[in-house]
Amino acid sequence: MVETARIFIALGANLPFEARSPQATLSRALQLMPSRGVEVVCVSSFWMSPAWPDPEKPDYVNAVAQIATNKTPLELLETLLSIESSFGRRRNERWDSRTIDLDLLDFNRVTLTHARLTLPHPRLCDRAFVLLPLAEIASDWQHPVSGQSVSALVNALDQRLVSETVRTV
Ligand code: A4P
Ligand code: MG
Repeated sequence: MVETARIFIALGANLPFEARSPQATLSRALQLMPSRGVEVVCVSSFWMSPAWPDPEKPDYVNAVAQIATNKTPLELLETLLSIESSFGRRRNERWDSRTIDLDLLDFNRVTLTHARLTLPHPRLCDRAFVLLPLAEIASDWQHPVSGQSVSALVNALDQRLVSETVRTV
């Protein structure tokens, strides 16, 4: 089957923002998107998992959304970064806890290596918290470079990470 063009983003959070839960932050970020030129086509469930690589940090809530926009990939990245700022995102060390993280996973199967943006997201194949929600809303998705199906990528993960990643609402 030939894949249609679609854009997917990943959402994650493990710290409260303004006394609201990470789940509430992700919901509010999705509600805000249309006013920033990003139409939300479809959203996965919210999935919970231990923080990787340090499970002593607070658990994460994650989701994947299919979106539509007239923006270019770099314009969309800027919009995602500005939405992160609206929800108090601070950049400390890499993989540190955060009020929100918005990653661009796949933009119409474009491959791009730019100083500010790599497409598809270079680490999506390693992340149960990305692949499980992606598989939920796009079971026919294939990696734009390797052509591997999302279910094959899930099967290739450390299955302990898969079993720790639990679908909630
Ligand atoms: N950048 C380049 N390509 C992209 C892209 N495709 N999407 C640049 C988004 N940004 C991209 O991003 C740093 C810079 O990468 C951006 O300014 C952009 O110019 P960042 O979001 O601050 O980096 P990060 O999130 O700390 O790192 P990375 O590699 O995106 O890793 P992850 O996987 O997002 O790690 N555990 C659980 N259970 N759930 C999580 O969601 N998330 C992380 C963050 C760690 N552990 C986690 C989770
Ligand atoms: Mg990120």
